[in-house]
Order: sequence, then C-alpha cells, then structure tokens
Amino acid sequence: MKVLIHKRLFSVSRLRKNLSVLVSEEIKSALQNGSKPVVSLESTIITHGLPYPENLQMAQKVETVVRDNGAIPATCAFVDGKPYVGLTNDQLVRLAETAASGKVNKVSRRDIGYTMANRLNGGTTIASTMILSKLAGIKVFATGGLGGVHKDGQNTFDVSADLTELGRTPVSVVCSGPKSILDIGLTLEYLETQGVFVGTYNDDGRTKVQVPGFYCRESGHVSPYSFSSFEEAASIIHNQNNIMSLSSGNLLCIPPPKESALSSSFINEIIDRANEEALQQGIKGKELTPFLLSKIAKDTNGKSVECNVKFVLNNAKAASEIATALLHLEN
Ligand code: PSU
Ligand code: MN
Repeated sequence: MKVLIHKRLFSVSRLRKNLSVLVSEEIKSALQNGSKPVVSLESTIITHGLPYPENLQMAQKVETVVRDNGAIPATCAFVDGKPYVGLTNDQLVRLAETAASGKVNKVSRRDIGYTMANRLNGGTTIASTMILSKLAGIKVFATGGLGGVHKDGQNTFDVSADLTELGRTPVSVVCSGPKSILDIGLTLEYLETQGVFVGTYNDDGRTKVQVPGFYCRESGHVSPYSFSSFEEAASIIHNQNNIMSLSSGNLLCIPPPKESALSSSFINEIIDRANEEALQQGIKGKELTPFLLSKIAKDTNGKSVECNVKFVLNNAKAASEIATALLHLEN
C-alpha cells in the first residue's frame, strides 16, 4: 500500500499544557518527547463489564501485553473523583475489588462532573476514556466491545454515548466491534452520520470483510472499510486527524482470532434471551449493558468472560502496533 505522508503540513500536539488530568510520569515523558507509543485502556470493563477476579487479572494482563508489544499502557479511571491517566497497581486492585460493592460509578461523558464533585471512584466507558485520552494527548485506545444502538433503539432511543464521542473526539478505538447485544446495522448507520471512520482488519485476505460481532468473526454487516496492515491503519489515522485535523475518532475493528471465536447460533440465542429478560425486568439506561453482559456470562458458564478477556488482549496487541506505526509517521 502506498502511504501519503505530508511531513510539513501538520504539527503534532503531543501533550497539552495545564493538564486537567493526572497523567503518570512515565506516560507524560513518553508523550512529551514522542519516545514511545502510548495506548490507553478503559476501566468500565473492569468495574461493570467483567466479574471479580477476572476483571483484575484482565486489567493487569492487558497492561503487560501493551508493554510486551513496545508501548506504554495508560489505564484511565476516576479515583476519589480525580481523573487518572495511568493507574498504579494498588489503584487497579482497589478498583477491581470494590467493583462488586456497587459503589463504583460507571462514568460516561455526562457523569464526569458529578463523579468529580462527589469524589467518587469510577470506571471510564469508551466515551470518557476517549475524553481523558484526548486531554492527555493519547491517540490510540484498546478495549473489548463498543457501546452502540441497542435493539429496538429506534423506539427506546438507547444509543450509547460512545458513538457521539467517536463523532467529536479524535481518538482511535481498537476493539472487536459492537456486541450482538446491539443492533449492529443501526450502530453502523449512526457512526456514518457522526462521520466516524469504521474499518475492519482483513487478517485473512477476504474479499468482502464484515464488521465482527464481537464473539463472532462475522456479524452479517459488511464493514464500510477494511485495512490489511497496522501500518495502513496508522496511515488512515494520520491522514484523518494529523493532516486534515478532523476532530472525529476512528473505529478499528479486529475480528476475534479464529480459534477463540464463538458460533453465532450459539451466542445469539443466549443474547436474545438476555435481551428478553432485560425487557421484562424493565432494565434500561446505563444499567442495560452491564445487565446483559452478566446474564450472558452466567448463561455461557463463563465462556463469554473467557472470550472477552482473550479479545481485549488481542486488541491491545493490535493497538500497540498501530500506535507504534503512528508514532513513526509523526516523527
Ligand atoms: N460492551 C462490552 N463490554 C463493555 C462495555 C460495552 O461488550 O464492558 C462497556 C464499555 O465501557 C462501553 C460501555 O463504553 O460499556 C457502554 O455502555 P453504554 O451502552 O451504557 O453507553
Ligand atoms: Mn445506553
């Protein structure tokens, strides 16, 4: 692939002055001198996405995977109301251990001010992790599953703030696509309206690449774009955000590895049942996604949790490589 590089047409803003977020020294110095790529990580998956102790094991492992692939991990979260970019191991342990108490807030864009004013602990969603990443100067972010338009969203208006954030914040999210707990077709339409680039990693030379359905490699929905290398993904980000200064984010989907993907007939039946139960119990708003995830975990005897962890690690590896390639284009 030919990559367009206009070296002098852009300036890289690596670190904002007067930071409103607390950035660890290691991350700060990597960003300041552009010496090492940084990959941010969310924490709602720790506080509301996975059960204990799998949440803690995942949180620690994913940081190791980022380091093993040459980048610096920046897990984002609110601790005592303060926005942190890069947590200590003690903070990570505390967040993971107290998640089940129900006292840790799920923090998306609208929840930030309240969480800070009340000095709460909070797990950051994709939306708020993008916000914290942007404030710190981090451009690449790895996670598991994206929030989206829920099933029947055209009536309930349940559209995750992750999608609008992607429309307004220039951070690239590397994930396994929207889970099929969502309406993937409507989610893609919404992202198109928001001007968000959606590309799927074509890891096996397919001619028509579908957006992955998180647990499954294919969702039945053709991906608007695909990319065949992490260098190409980095070049897309570079052109979109550095050269053209577009203020929107990018969604980079990594299909789950063949050996750990689940069959869609198996998982979709369980997902349908979970959605049915949520409807009967009147679960909505920010509680819906955590409810569905924990019901699916129960009904798959933990298989969904196992997959979730594997996929996050796989995405973290891809994100580290993308961040490395992006840094090369910027230097
Ligand atoms: N989807 C998953 N796992 C998760 C989440 C979504 O498969 O852990 C979390 C992410 O933090 C995401 C958030 O940003 O839920 C979306 O929640 P909501 O749909 O309420 O916006
Ligand atoms: Mn929602």
